Amino acid sequence: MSTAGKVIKCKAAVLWDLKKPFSIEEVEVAPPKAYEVRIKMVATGICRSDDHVVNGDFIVNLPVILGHEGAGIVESIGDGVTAVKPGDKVIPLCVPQCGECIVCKHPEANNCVKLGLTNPKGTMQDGTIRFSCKGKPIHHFAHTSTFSEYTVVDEISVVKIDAAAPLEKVCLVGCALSTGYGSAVKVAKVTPGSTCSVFGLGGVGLSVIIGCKAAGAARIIGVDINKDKFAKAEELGATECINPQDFQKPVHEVLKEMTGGGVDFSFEVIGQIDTLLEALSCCHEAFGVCVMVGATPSSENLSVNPRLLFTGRTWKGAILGGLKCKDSVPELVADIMANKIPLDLLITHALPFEKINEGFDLLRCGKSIRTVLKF
Ligand code: COD
Ligand code: ZN
Repeated sequence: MSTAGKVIKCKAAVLWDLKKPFSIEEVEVAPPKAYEVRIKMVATGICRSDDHVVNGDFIVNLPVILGHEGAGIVESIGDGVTAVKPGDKVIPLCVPQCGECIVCKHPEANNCVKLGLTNPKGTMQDGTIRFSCKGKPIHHFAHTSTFSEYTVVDEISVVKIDAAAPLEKVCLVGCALSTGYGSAVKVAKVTPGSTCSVFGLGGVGLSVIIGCKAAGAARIIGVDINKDKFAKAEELGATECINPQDFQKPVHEVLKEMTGGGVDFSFEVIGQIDTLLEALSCCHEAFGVCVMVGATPSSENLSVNPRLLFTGRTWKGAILGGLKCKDSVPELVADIMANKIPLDLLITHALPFEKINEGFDLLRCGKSIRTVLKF
């Protein structure tokens, strides 16, 4: 029996309060309105950004259904939707691409004016909500809310992918892979033969390494305080890895000594103020490019001596690897299916959706790169 046009009751992981486990609840998911799409989720990854919400570093409206790295199948569409149809395999996009705003029309930018990340209301674009639980409205997150068996997204926040794509893998294109790979290839524009340093070897940092290698970097230095991350980083293309805690001096000095004055490209993929300054300082003073990939806590500021830039460094940042998602996500999926991107290596754990709290524990204790939850 078709569920189109009807409210669907299903399971979702609801975050009622900060610093509390997720509760698996029965939620009601309203049908999509005009220019909206309801998706049956098949798989979703767990990203550190979701955990930043749980611990209060990213402020959103509660209660909320988190998750922004998923893949699924379109269940039904609202009036006027042309981009996808029921049955299509899709990836929800935490960075929308409306295609019409000044940012979408800019050849380099991706931070669509409809994004609203800096003021996350936790609603659909029309300001209303499609989720409820026990009579209470539950907020959306990052235009995606993939920690639910069914979710509703705006048409500008979803893209169709290859019908043969393995959803339990390519879900990672929704965040980790795009963010890291795009930061190397699109934002930094890593050049063949160059030297790169990557601070933070989680799912996103390892995806930066994949991008640096694809762009032809000759030397890729991984930096992490967890040595257990080094083997995977080297498998993916890091030529060496260092632990800042092994040195008496700041790690930027170590990196400058290792590279004869500083790296060509550095990436901060941890989301901390102190490591952001280290990443900036370790790139060459005359031509180094530093990319801020991780989002630092919204309340924290950084004091920087402007002379770090005066000598010729470039300091850049971008959301989701600077990629225009509707264009890039299907291309990345195709590259994965053609075995050009070793995405499988990022997936260290797979769990049934109901074990979401176990998945977050694996991330918090540094044991997992990516856990994929299957519905
Ligand atoms: N020095 C070196 N390494 C460190 C330090 C430190 N002081 N502290 C932590 N680390 C290491 C950890 O051991 C870990 O290996 C790594 O840093 C972080 O990895 P994860 O697995 O915790 O995190 P990721 O890879 O899932 O995500 C990290 C981000 C910083 C990218 C993420 O939290 C973030 O800020 N995302 C926003 C960026 C974006 O564009 N997102 C798009 C939508 S979310
Ligand atoms: Zn993410």
